[in-house]
Formats: sequence, C-alpha cells, structure tokens
Amino acid sequence: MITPTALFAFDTLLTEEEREIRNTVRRVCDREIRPHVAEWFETGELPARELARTLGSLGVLGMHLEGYGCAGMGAVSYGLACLELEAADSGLRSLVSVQGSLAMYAIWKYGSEEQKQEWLPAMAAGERIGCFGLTEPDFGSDPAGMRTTAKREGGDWVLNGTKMWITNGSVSDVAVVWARTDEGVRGFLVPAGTPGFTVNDVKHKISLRASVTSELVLDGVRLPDAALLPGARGLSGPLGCLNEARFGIVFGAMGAALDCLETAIAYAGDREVFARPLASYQLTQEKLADMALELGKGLLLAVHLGRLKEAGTITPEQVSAGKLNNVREALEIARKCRTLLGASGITLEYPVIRHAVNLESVLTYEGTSEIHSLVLGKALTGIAAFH
Ligand code: TGC
Ligand code: FAD
Repeated sequence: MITPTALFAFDTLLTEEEREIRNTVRRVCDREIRPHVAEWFETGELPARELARTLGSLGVLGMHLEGYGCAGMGAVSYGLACLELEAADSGLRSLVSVQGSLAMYAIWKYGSEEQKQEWLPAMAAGERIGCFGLTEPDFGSDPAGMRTTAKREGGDWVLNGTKMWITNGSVSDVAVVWARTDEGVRGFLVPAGTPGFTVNDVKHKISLRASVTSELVLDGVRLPDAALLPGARGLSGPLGCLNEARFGIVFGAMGAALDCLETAIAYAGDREVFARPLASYQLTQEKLADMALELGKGLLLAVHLGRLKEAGTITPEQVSAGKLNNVREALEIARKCRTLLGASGITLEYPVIRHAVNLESVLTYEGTSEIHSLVLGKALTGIAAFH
C-alpha cells in the first residue's frame, strides 16, 4: 500500500526545512486541535484567543512576512502550514489566513511604521487578533460597490457603514476596514471598543462552525488620521491582500481533501459489505484512484504556484487558477469520500462531512468559483465579463 501523497513522491518536491515545518504543524494539530475540533464545530464555539496564542507560539501567524516578530518563511512553507491546519478544519486555517494574510499583511504592506510596531509583533505572537472587513451585506463579489464611507472631519476620519461575514470579527482587537473616501477606497485600522463600532456574530451557520463570523457596524466611528493605512489607495489595496489569502487556500483545500481521502481509504479497508472489504470492489477502487489523481494534481499545482510566489513572479490570475481548481476538486473529493462512508459519513465521528460543509464556504469566500472563472476568462480573452 502507498499513501496518496507518496504516489506522487510529493515529499521530494520539498526541502528538509519545509518537511520539518509541515511535520511540526501536523504534530501540534494532532495534539491541540484534532481531539477537540468536532466538538467546537458541533457547539459552534471556538476558543479563539487560546488558539491564537497556541498558533502564535507555533510561529504560523504572518509566517510568510519579514520582520516585526514574523518568521519570514517561504511561500511553500506557509502553504504547507495551511494544508496541515485545514486538514484539521477549514475554520482553523481561516483564523490563520485572516490574521496573517489579510489583517497582518494589510498592515505590513500598507501601514505606517508606527502601525506596524504597534500591531504586528503582538499579532504574530497571537496576543492580539485582527479581522478584515471588505464584504458588505449587498456587495460581496463586487466590492467596488461598497457603501461604507470615511469622511474627513477636521483632522479626523468618520466612518459609517456595515461589513458582513467577517471572520474573527467579535474576537478581534483590530479590524482592517475598507471604506469609500473622496480619494477612492482607503483602509483604516479600527480598534475594538472604539465608540460607534459594534460587532454581532452570525448565528445558525451550517458550514465553518469552528470559526467566528461577524457583522461589523460602524456608526459615526471617529478615528485619528493615524488610523489610515497610508500605503493603500484604490481597490487594488484590499485585492492585493486577497492574493495572499487565496494562495494559502490553494494548499489548505488540499489538506481537507487529504484528510477525507485518508479517512475513506481506512474506512473502506475495515468495512465489510457483501462479505468482503469495501476496498476490494472495483467501483470503490475507481473512486479512490480518481480522488488520488485530483489530490496529486492539486498538490503539484500548489507547489508550482508556491515556487512562482517565492521567485516573485506569481500573478493574480495564477492564484485564481489554483484557488478555483483546488477548492472545487477538494469539495468533489469530500463528497465522494462521504459516499464511501455510507451513513457513518453523515456523523461528526468522522471528519468527512465536516470538511464537505466547510468547503462550501471556502468555495464562496476569497472570491467565489464563478468570480475566479471570470478572472481566468478575462485573462484568456482579454474581455472582462464581470459587469
Ligand atoms: P478591477 O477594475 O478589475 O480592479 C480594480 C483595481 O484592482 C486591481 N486588481 C488587483 N490587484 C491586486 N490583486 C488582484 N487580484 C487584483 N484584481 C484587480 C486592478 O488592477 C485595479 O487596479 P487600479 O490600480 O487600476 O485601480 O475591479 P472590478 O471591480 O472589476 O472587480 C474585479 C473582481 C471581480 C475580480 C474583484 O472585485 C474580486 O476579486 N471580487 C471578489 C471579492 C472577494 O474575493 N472578496 C473576498 C473578501 S475577504 C474573504 O472572503 C475572507 S474569507 C476568510 C478566509 O480567508 O479564510
Ligand atoms: P454574491 O456576490 O451575492 O454572489 C452570489 C452568487 O452570484 C455567487 O454564486 C456568485 O459567484 C454569483 N455572481 C456574482 N457576480 C457574478 C457575475 N458577475 N457573474 C456570474 N455570477 C456572479 N468577507 C470579508 O471581507 N472578510 C472576511 O473575513 C470574510 N469571511 C467570510 C467567512 C465566511 C464563512 C463566509 C461564508 C464569507 C466570508 N466573507 C468575508 C465574505 C465572502 O468573501 C463573500 O461571501 C464572497 O465574496 C461572495 O459574496 P456574496 O456572499 O455577497 O455573494
């Protein structure tokens, strides 16, 4: 027998340091996350503060950023960490993506020196949590339509509007909020507790239950000019952050798929149907072979994109290709594995249905599959079909 990753000699694509990082993250997930994650999912309650500190000591928060207490690791190492976290649960990878690739990255890339010193070391350590408010109730795929405004009043800014579906919202110490100004879209750092800033959690989720999702309400929130991110002007500011988080998902989705496939292979070996192991039937083996192929192709694509990112040549369209393919295939793998587990596949005793419903969110956030198809369509034809 051979594991799905060994089939593709996946480890030969990685350096010793990358394998070591992957193994360390896996060990911490096995010890600190996997024993509890089904319960967090079932109750819809995540010990986010505690987890942030665990993940901070592990060094994965903003691990691909340089300086300010961040580990400065390569893109593939970051991707492998996302893979291991998402093999535990997409909600955990979300916490890390939003903290490191959206909130911290926005401050690291566009922030003033004072903002970086104030927030980044504490966020890398997991002592402070951040969120990223781009989506609004009426503008998800089309953030250019945002209604949240920031107006200058004397030396201050006053923000009004609502952000929706914001990961880490109610557990955050700081929200990176994108708003329309007379100078186009600008980013602001809104500390928790600022008068006029309230946060309400989204309840009754069936997907990504081991993750905090919130609404951010800004009602006359007054901020000093020092809260403005000086380096971001226009929609390219927030969209530049999305490239970072989407890249992590290219690897992360394959982690969820791998966990499903390994579970299904073990189950099919143990489960007897019609007096023989489920694994011994040709229909089962075809399913397993097809899933291993898609998993292997997705992993190869992820490492290829990681090497392009490390070389500094990756394009947003290539990130879209990876996000579109790997999330779509991960979801197919999760659904197919669910069929192999029969009725057992619908319980939280196994991780498969949890991954499957989580991946429905992953398919939608960070750009829906339709938006990424349109990004590729535009790249291939030169015609933008979004509008
Ligand atoms: P468009 O006119 O094409 O572009 C406006 C400006 O932005 C630039 N740009 C990008 N820059 C960097 N990276 C990218 N990927 C970029 N895409 C576009 C573009 O060059 C232009 O710059 P400039 O200087 O000329 O002004 O914009 P559009 O309004 O036509 O929209 C394009 C579209 C639809 C692709 C974009 O709006 C989009 O990506 N929509 C999807 C929105 C989205 O993904 N939201 C995610 C919110 S965050 C989230 O979901 C977190 S989930 C939690 C977790 O990660 O775990
Ligand atoms: P819509 O944009 O209304 O799309 C509805 C449908 O229309 C989709 O199928 C879409 O693909 C399709 N569609 C849209 N435009 C077109 C078009 N031009 N052509 C064809 N079809 C189209 N956002 C943040 O800012 N920060 C976060 O931290 C964050 N976390 C999230 C966590 C979770 C669990 C979820 C579910 C979402 C999160 N989001 C976050 C929001 C996420 O980015 C949006 O849900 C996503 O961008 C889609 O927006 P929407 O839900 O408004 O769908």
